[in-house]
Amino acid sequence: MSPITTERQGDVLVIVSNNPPVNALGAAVRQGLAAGIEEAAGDDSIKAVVIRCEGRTFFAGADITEFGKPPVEPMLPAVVDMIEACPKPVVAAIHGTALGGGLEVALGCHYRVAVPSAQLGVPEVKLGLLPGAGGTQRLPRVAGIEAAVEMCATGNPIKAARAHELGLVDAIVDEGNLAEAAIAFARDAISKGPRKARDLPIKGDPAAIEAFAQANARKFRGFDAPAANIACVEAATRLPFDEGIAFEREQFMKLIFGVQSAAQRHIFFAERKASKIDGLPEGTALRPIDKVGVIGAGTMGGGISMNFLSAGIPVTIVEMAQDALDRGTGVMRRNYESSAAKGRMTAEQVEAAMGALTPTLSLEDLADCDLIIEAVYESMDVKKEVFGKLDRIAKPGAILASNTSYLNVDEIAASTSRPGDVLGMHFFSPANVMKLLEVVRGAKTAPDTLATVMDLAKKIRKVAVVAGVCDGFIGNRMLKPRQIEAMKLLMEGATPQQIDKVHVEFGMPMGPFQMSDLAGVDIGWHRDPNRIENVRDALCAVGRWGQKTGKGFYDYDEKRNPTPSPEVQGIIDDFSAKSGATRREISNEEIVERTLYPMVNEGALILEEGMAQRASDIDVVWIYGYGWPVYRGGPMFWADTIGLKTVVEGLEKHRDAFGRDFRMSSLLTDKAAKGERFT
Ligand code: T1G
Repeated sequence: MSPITTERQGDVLVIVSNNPPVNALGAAVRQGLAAGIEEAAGDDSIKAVVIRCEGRTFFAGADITEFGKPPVEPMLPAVVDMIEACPKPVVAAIHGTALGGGLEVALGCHYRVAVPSAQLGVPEVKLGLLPGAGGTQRLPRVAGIEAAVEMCATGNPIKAARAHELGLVDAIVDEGNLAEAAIAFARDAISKGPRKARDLPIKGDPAAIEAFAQANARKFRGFDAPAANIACVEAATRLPFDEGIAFEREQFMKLIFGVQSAAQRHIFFAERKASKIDGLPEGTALRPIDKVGVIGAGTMGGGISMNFLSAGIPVTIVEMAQDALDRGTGVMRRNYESSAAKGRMTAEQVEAAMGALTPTLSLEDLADCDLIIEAVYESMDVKKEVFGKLDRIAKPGAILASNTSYLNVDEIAASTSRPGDVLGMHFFSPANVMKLLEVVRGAKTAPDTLATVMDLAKKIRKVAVVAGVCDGFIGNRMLKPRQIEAMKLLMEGATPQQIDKVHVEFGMPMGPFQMSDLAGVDIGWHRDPNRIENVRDALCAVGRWGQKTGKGFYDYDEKRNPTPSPEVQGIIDDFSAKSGATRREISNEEIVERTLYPMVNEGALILEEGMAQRASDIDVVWIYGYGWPVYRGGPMFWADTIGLKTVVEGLEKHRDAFGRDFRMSSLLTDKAAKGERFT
């Protein structure tokens, strides 16, 4: 049964796609569209054509599950050309998200109508690609150069109203009346005839391209696709259409066979797979979460609360003292107001969010909450006391979550009579900004408890990953060997700035020492300035706590720009001399092998122990929790691209340096020996 059907509405042929979930332009859809256009072209009684989609959206792009498989004719560029060549006017009826190849199909149509809620975009760049069916050549002719280069290089969609202003959409029609309005529009177009995008002159000033490229150079650092998109739009401004198409095709083929696009497509699917729970009993019902309680109004508690308030879920927030409560809610309001000042939300939305917040000093006020998240001091005793009280206060069926970043969730659950309702919700700071949420599944966490929180994560626009109970769960557990090796390399002759530079050039937003300064060198410090056992103690003892004290591993100016510190280098040299290490020139390659390969090994151990459901989940954690460059696909995908054998050889080479505690993952060595991949 073809996903494409056609229906006659008088002298208009309506071609309808019904290919859930998003009308992806798979082979059957392309074949059906081609057949529909041939039917229209070959039947004189048909004077105009409408192309529309059933379900939630107009075509949302090429079917990315087909990538890497043998091509099946007709390919999308040919279908778009057929639509454009139709001798009768063709109208695209757009709702939902006309994305990528979907927008390119609409651009092949001669006219476009859309409902107000529709969005139009070419997000291919987010997959490490570019619109490969004429989008980079038709958009500058229909929407203008400036909009075209922005849409192609950022991948961000635009709303129907904006598209209408640009001329990308010819008419905005009422929600619920799209099909009829499109048919009426097509009838009116009969006398006008086809208007082919390829015949339109380029709109706008080519100088906008260079200006855009320069303004976004930093954001596009390390990525191949944005530059390719920009080059294609630039080609459109100076080449005849068919030559521009040839250039676009050449650039597309380079990208689609490149590692970056494979990495970014991997993450696209990995992010969606992460929300699925393997082995979840069929029909597990979700618990309704209509009201949330948060304990602690500090940085984390406030940030956590904002996620729910922004999603329209009321929050009761508890603190021990009025001044702490006022300070916390004040920070939340200021955060909202700064978002409003940047145009990210309206003043009404700020008031609505803050209006749904109930501050209190009494834990008893959480009695009617469906989910309670504690974000109190990272001490097991404190958490056990809090959960003991919650056990008495919270209503039956309430989910009790800890925001702990490494403490044992099973031990916390054991301080209640309802361990099935307990799990970890590890938000990453700042909690209202970072997308990653590690959902820590305790030994006794009930399936519906876990399923409810994984579903809720989507509602608060988080990317959730299920983690098992172990020290550091997934992300911080892999961070630990990286930090340990980075500190050792300082003793052996590397400098903080050299190590950080290697990581930044790799694509990380910052290196291990810049990260320590940002998070706080004093996190986990014993606070005794007279007890100096290592470099970190020595830095903390002299107030080098990181950016918050204006100095840490680096010195910071008022704009927080870091400069290497001779005092820090002196401390490092002292400890290096005491450690007996012979300082030597350390290569950048060794820094990668010593700091990144152990992360892959730790990820493999996490998989072996069942602390993550799948390798791609580990990649999702590092992309969304730590800024691992998406064009490298995450630690496990990256290891696959350099070869697990290379990783094992690198680890063996430095085994002595890793020390006695180092444990090589047998999963890693087995896969390496068999030439297998993690992802
Ligand atoms: N191909 C195949 N499957 C897709 C898909 C696609 N393009 N888009 C979504 N899905 C699946 C997804 O895996 C999930 O499956 C389900 O649909 C719901 O998606 C030549 C080469 C459309 C905004 O990049 O941005 O066109 O997990 O969970 O949050 O120039 O999906 O249910 O089994 O994301 O409501 C360009 C990608 C392709 C759009 C909907 N298009 N998709 O978001 O649902 S390349 C894109 C999205 C291209 C041409 C080039 C989003 C969405 P499952 P979802 P959602």
